Formats: sequence, C-alpha cells, structure tokens
Amino acid sequence: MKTRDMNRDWIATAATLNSALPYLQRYDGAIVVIKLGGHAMGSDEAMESFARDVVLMRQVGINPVVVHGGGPMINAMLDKLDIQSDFVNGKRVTDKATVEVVEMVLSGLVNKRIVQAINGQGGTAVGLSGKDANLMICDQTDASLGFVGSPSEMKPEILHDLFTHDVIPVIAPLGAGREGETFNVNGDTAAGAIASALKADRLLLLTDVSGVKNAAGEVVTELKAGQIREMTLDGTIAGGMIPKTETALDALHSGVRAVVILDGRAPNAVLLELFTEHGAGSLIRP
Ligand code: X2W
Repeated sequence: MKTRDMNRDWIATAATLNSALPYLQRYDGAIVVIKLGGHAMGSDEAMESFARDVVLMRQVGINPVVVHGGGPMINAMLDKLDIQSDFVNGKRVTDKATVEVVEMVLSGLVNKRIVQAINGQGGTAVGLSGKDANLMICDQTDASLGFVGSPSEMKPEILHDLFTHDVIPVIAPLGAGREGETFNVNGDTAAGAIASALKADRLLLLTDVSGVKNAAGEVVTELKAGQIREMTLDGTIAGGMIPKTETALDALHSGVRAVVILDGRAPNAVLLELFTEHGAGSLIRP
C-alpha cells in the first residue's frame, strides 16, 4: 500500500505549471533565438539543465534556435597550439591559422557538446554553422582584423525546414565568404543576424552578467531602445556590455520583437524569463 505525501514542493510545482499557462499560450509557435556565450557555458550539469530548458521550450510549441559562442574554449586551444591571439574592440584578430582553430573548436567541440546535451534530454538537435545551406554569407569586417566577417546575406529557409520537423538548430558563428573563405563572426553578432532574418519573437543573450545596470549599479528589468542610447551616451553602459546592447538595438531595428540580456549561469534562466511574471535580466523593446 502507498499513501500520498502532500509535500509542499509538489503543490508548488503544480501551482507553477498552472500559472505558466498564459505564457505558454503567448509563446505558442514563437521563434526564440538563444545566444549561449562561452562564459555562460558551465559544468556538465549546467549544460544539462540548459538543454532541458531548450527541450521543454520545443515541447510546449516554441521554436528555439541556439546560437553559441565559445571564446574561452578557442583561447584554450590557441594556447595549447602556441598561437598568439589579440582582440580589437571585442573582435579577435583572425589570421589563416587562427580561423582554422576557431572553426575546429566552434563547429567541432562546442557545437557538438550542445547538440549532444539537447539530444540527451530527448530533443532532436542538429548542429550547423553559418556555412550550412548558405545560412550566413559574410563580407570581411575590416582588413586589419583578417578573417573576421560581418553577416551580409542571410538564407534562413533551412531553419524553417528544421522547425517543421521539430528539430532544434544549434548554430556555430562561422560565415561563408563569397570567395570560399571562412569567416569568424562574433557570437552576439551572429545571433542578432539570425534573429533578424527570422524576425524572431525574442532574442535571449545569455551571458555572465545579470543584465543592463543603471548608474546606481542595479539591474534595469525593462528598457526602451531610446533609453539604451541615452545610457550609452552618458557612459552608464560601457565596456563589454556595448556589443550586446548594439546587437540588441540592431535586432530590434530589423523587426525582432524584444531582446533580453540575462545571466546564463543562473539556474533555469530561460524558463524564468519566458514563463514567469518575474522574468530575468533586462528586457529591451523598440
Ligand atoms: C569570436 C567567436 C566566438 C564568440 C572569437 O573568436 O572569440 C570574434 O571575436 P563568445 O563566447 O560568445 O564570446 N569571434 C570575431 O563570440 O564567443
């Protein structure tokens, strides 16, 4: 014989699911692009938890797209190979030898780790880079940066095909050049370009900071694009946050409905943002 332990945690779980209904309805069929930065990729347990969140999104009718970075993993491999690497304005100066390592690390190690984690949670993930199906054609950003590319022509049709088959695309930020070159693309830039091409409902930038902070150092939970511009001009937004807010403004300008900058290391950050009134990080609207 078994009796039921009406432990409070179970009651809270049921209440949580119940309160999520309006959010589940709101996001049914929505396209949500998630940028997973290298600094937000933690332990195997954290990766498993992230993968579970993504599979749950797919299960409730959202079309998630994961675009990843992997800067720290590229640094580690370049170190092992004794290849010196420099950054200019947040972009890695990328010569021929470096771009080969970038592609091996991002399309190989990092991409497959995420794909396998999602598949391990019962999802069906397929790994791509911007080269596959000509998803992201790039032109050189600046001659001084070498093989760093700026997305100039997007072909997102392959992603729509994958959505129809319940497949979760996982995309490494490399682009195809028009002359057969391989371009290294900043992960945030790639995520923004993909979200824009898909006219995504949400772009979630998962990073290692809790959001956009005001002058008093508090995370601002909701902002308009205009406020981001003001806070950048007066210096409140500075340093590493600038490429993220610039990506956000570009994406909003191209028809993405809202961008959220949030801490990917916080447990279930994505679910907290999408399915609760509490939200997470900073939500930026046009
Ligand atoms: C980046 C691509 C990876 C990336 C790099 O080489 O590090 C450029 O800088 P995170 O983890 O998102 O920073 N590309 C051009 O963006 O990784």
